[in-house]
Order: sequence, then C-alpha cells, then structure tokens
Amino acid sequence: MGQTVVQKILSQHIVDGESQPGSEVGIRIDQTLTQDATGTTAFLLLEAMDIPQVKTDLSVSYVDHNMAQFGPENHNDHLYLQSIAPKLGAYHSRPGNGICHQVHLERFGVPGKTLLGSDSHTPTGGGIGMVAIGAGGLDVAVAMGGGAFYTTYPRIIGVELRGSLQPWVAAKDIILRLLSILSTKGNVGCMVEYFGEGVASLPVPARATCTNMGAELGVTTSVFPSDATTRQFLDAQGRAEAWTELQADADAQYPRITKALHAERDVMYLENIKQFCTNVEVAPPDDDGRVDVSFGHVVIDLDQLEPLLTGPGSPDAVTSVGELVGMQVGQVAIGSCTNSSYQDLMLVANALGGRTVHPNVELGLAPGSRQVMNMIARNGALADIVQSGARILESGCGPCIGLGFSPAEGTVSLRTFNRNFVGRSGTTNDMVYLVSPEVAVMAALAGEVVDPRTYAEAEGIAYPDIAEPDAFLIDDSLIQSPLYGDDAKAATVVRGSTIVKPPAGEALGATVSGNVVIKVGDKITTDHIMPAGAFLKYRSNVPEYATVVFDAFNEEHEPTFADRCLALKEQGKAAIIVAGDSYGQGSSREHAALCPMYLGVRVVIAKAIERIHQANLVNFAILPLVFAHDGDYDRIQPGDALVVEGVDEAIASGETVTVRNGTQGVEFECKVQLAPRQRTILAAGGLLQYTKQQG
Ligand code: MIC
Ligand code: SF4
Repeated sequence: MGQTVVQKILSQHIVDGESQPGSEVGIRIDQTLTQDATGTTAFLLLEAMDIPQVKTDLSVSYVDHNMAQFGPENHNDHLYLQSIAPKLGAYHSRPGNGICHQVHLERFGVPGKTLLGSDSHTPTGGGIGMVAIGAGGLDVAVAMGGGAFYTTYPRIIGVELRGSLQPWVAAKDIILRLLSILSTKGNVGCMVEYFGEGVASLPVPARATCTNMGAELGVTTSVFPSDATTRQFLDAQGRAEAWTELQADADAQYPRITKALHAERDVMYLENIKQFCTNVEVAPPDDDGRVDVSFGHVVIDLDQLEPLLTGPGSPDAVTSVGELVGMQVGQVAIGSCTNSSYQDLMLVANALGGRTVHPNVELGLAPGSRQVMNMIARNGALADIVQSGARILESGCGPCIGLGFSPAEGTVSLRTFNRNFVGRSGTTNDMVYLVSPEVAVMAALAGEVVDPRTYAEAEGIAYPDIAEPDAFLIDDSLIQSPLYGDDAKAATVVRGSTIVKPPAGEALGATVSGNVVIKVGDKITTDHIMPAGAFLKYRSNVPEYATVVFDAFNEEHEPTFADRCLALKEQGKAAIIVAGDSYGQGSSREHAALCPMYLGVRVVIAKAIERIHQANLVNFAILPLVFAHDGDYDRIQPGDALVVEGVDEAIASGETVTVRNGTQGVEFECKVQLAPRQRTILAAGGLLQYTKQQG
C-alpha cells in the first residue's frame, strides 16, 4: 500500500518505536523554533543540561510575544536570548522581525523536514509540507540538544479539498469548517493531512492558515503536500533549493477515524460529520449518552464554502456569518500568525480602498512579519490602510496574546486570530469572534457583521484577487547568525536580575497524600491556568509568575490558588487539581505545569488531558491521572483529602491506580495513561533529571 505525506516524512525520521497508530515513537528533529515567552525558559533549561551547542540542522530563537515592555523584564529576556541563542549555535530573530511562525515559513521552513517549536502554532510549517509540532520548552530544549521528540504515532485524518474558493470566501473558512466537524475535543494522537484537487488552488499562506489553526483541533499537526505552488513560494522567497516534491501515493489510504461524541451536547458536530465525511457510521448511544461515530475521511467542497465565524469563547463555536448579520461590532483586529501574510493584508488594503473605518469601530492591524510590513509599505498599500483610520500595531503577537488593544466591555470584537478563549483579549467576559480578513475588513467598514459577498456588491467593492508576488522582499538583517568555536566561547551571556533559574522537579515517591486545591470544569485552557497578557513578563521568573496560577478562578483573591497550595506545602501535603474534559487545551506554555509544580501540585485528575499539556505535566513530574468512570468527577469536592498509594508501582507499569477520598469516604479508580518513556521520566523526577541521567 502507498504512503501518505505524513507517513513518508515520519518514516524518514523515526528513530525509536514502531510506526503503529497509538504507539509511542521517537522522532528525529531537524529544526526547532522558540519564542521569547517560552524560549527564555527553554534556553535556561538547555543551559541546565550543559549542552554547549545545539545539534539540530537549524534552531531559531524569535522575539515576538513580549514586546510591550512595561518594566525591565521583557527587554532583559530579549538581551538574554540575543546573547545565549547565537552562543549555543542558534539563529536569533530580533524583535520587529515578525511572528515566529510567519518568519519561519518565509525564511527557514523546508518541505519534508521535522520542526519542533515551543509554541502550539508551530504546525504552521505544515503549509509547506513539514511535520511541524508544538511542544513544551523542555521538550524543545532536549531536541536542540540532539534528543529525539517522543509522541504518539498518529492516526491520520484525511481532509479532501475539492473545487476552489469563491470570492470573499477564505482559507480561514476551511479551517473553521473543519473545526465545526471535528471540534476541539477528542482528536489527540491524530494528524490532519490535506489532499485532493482543491489543494492546488490554495497558495502557501492559505495552506498555512489551515495548518496553523489546526492546533485548535487538538491534533499533533496538519500537513499539506509540497507541490508546484510550494516551489513557487520558496522560489519567490529566494529559497528554490529548499523545495522537494512530496505527494501522497495514488494508492495511499487514510484510516477510518472513530470519535466519541455526546448525543445531546455534540449535536452540531454529529450532524456535520454526517454531512461532510465519507462512510459515516453512528453507534447507538450508551447509558451516559456517549455515541461512537466513525468515518472514512472529511470532504470540503471549496466552491460550496461560505464565510464563517466562530465564537464567542471557543474556536469551535462555528456558525455562518449570515446568521449574525447586523450584529454591532466595536472592534476589528487583523493580524496574528493565522492571518497576516502579504496576501491577507493586500486584500485588506484593497477592500478598504481609501474608505474610512466605520465611526463605531476601532480597527487594529499587525503585519505578520517585517517582510510583509516592508512590502506593503513600499507598494503603498500601508498608506491606504493608514488612510482608512486603521491603527498600525507592531509586527508581533500583540492583541492575540492580550498585550493591548483589549475590547471595551460589552462590545463585539472580530479578530482574524486563532483563539478566543474567554478573557484572553484582556477583557473579562469579552465577546471575541474569529473570522477571515475578508469578513473582518467588511465589518470594519460596515460597523456590523455583514456577509462580505453581498456587502461588497451593494457598496461596489470589487473582490481584490491578490496574486502571489514573484519575489518577496528579502532582508534578513534582523536575523543574527549562530556563533561557533572560539567566537561562541568568548560570547558573554546577558542575564538581567529578573531572569531566575527555573526550579527542577522531584520524584513522587510511593504515596501521594494531599487535598484538592481546585475543581474545574471542561475545556480548561492553559490561558485559564497561566494567564498571559499583563503577566507575560514573568515568564522567566517562576516564583513570581506562580502567584497568578488559576488567576481566572481567584474571584475573591484571598486566599489565592497559590496561597492555598503553599499552605498545604508547609504541612507537607500535596496539592491536587481535579478537572473535566480536555484539560490543558491551547498553548504549549509549560508554565501551566512548571508553576503548579513549584507550588506543590503533584497530581492532576481529569476526564481527559490534552497532548501538549499532558507531556508538560510529565516533564515537570506531576502525575496525570484520568478518571476511569467520568461519574466519579461528580463525587469529589474542592478541599477533599485524597490519598494515592502505590504511586511508584503505578508509574512503573500500572494501568490503573486507586484513589481514596478520605473526606467523602469513597474510593475510585483512575487510569494511568502513560507512554513507556513518560513512565521513566516521571520515575526520574521529570525530564530534566531524566536527561541528565541519560547523559
Ligand atoms: C498562544 O498563542 O497561546 C501562545 C502565547 O503563542 C502560546 C505560547 C505561550 O504561551 O507562550 C502557544 O500557542 O503555545
Ligand atoms: Fe503569537 Fe497569537 Fe500566534 Fe500565539 S497564536 S504565536 S500569541 S500570534
């Protein structure tokens, strides 16, 4: 049988384990990327491993997140990264050069290679046929040191694209449609592979929008083939030599996918699977209302696609724009690693066409990279955007991570970003909808949600069919090259006082005895666990950052989550987190494990834990447990005293472990869902200890 693109790339990179869906494999990593919000810790951990030079083909450090610079912390981090990255053999992209994923695609990505990034949107690289995966900083540090990256050999979800996009319908609508089918839940251990005749019609930035926001599906990554369009893109970036062709074999097969849905809560997804997937089979619901649905592959007909939006509160609350036409809009933000390419911003500039933004709307726009900014500046498009009254934000993450441009309370904000978790914008109870640049720009003009197709017709706005440039403007002067040999040895590292060595984990022992410090519900994101925005500046100072763990739940602020944990720590007791489904969705930030660990959290018990977060918990020696019976979640209360015995045996080889709830006088079972290597890491007291032991 032939191979898919994912299988071809993985077969060239697997160094350990068997290529069987569901089994743990070690993958050789060719390239890594880190950004300043996760990278400072990653480099500190790399230093702690005593690795003098990175061993990858290419490692790049970016500064794109923490650029607001209130106080010295952010600039301290920039200076540390600027000095440590080249010294250890990595490139360093300075602030102002753009968002890591956009710049990496433009300047470094290579089809067929593996990329590991300490940012969950690293799969952007799948737009040019890379297997690009997001992970915690410690995993990336290990990969920089030449270690393999361990993950589950994927089940590959085939997504067939047919036809071509119609005017005012965009790549964003493809990924929103996919989210409306697969949802953000239950896709752990899968990778998405796009195929079909519709692929050829999509330029690389459109493909990258799909793979970027594939992160919201919870899949490990998403991949497009590498074809003539990829070659044209790399050629226009002056990197023709990086291209290789990568297509699925004609007889490659995508396996059947089975998903567990809830008969009542997941009606939309169930209906969409029936409508958009091949060979669907639905099993009768069990007593808990759980329905197993299986299908062949997803089919999206681009000709039939319509403008969509999703929100508020979740990337998979997808609806057609037509449903919300007339809804007042107070703010529009265009940018982020999902939608701020040259084509995206040219479309926006042309659609604005010198018209002034609606008086009730504030429009903000952040170009994805310095290359994009420079190109639209030179061809005059930026002047048109400025003319419209848009506020030009610097080229970086900015409002996407809640650094400024927060919406007013009670106003709707339309954003071309990939995440709209409640409060992420910096406004509590915000109403953020995610849309394409097409929908965003028309709403900015109209002051309300409009269907861009009908609005454009009524207003006489021609569809700006933006061609890919034959040559992008290439200027790598903000990228510092690695240092080697004596130059590397002689280079001094700049360490500001706000950069604090991260704490190390410790082994769990035979018995964990402690109390439930918090009980949270379903879909708790890493933004809930570790707030970003104004607190981002503490990323390189764990003791300080740890004071705001679960800040979103500290309604009274006294005693805070941190205070409750530390009180237990003083009594020699463990802190235990109890959670519902999809715990730890979203970002790769390992601080969502590192800071709780620092506070004394030793166990997380959830209905399900997302991939990157589960790995981060293990890396920092926190035991992730999954309720064997979801109903046990309801029989546990905050404050309950729990005892887990035989922890060391469970970690070594157990499939289940019994937890005794002394307060309620009950016992319940939990699953120990750990891959073999994760068991060894936990036994060692975390990945850092494990790596040191391995030498
Ligand atoms: C995000 O989009 O949430 C971030 C900020 O880019 C994170 C990384 C981080 O928390 O620093 C991510 O996606 O991994
Ligand atoms: Fe930056 Fe937002 Fe992309 Fe994260 S999702 S890397 S915060 S632009």
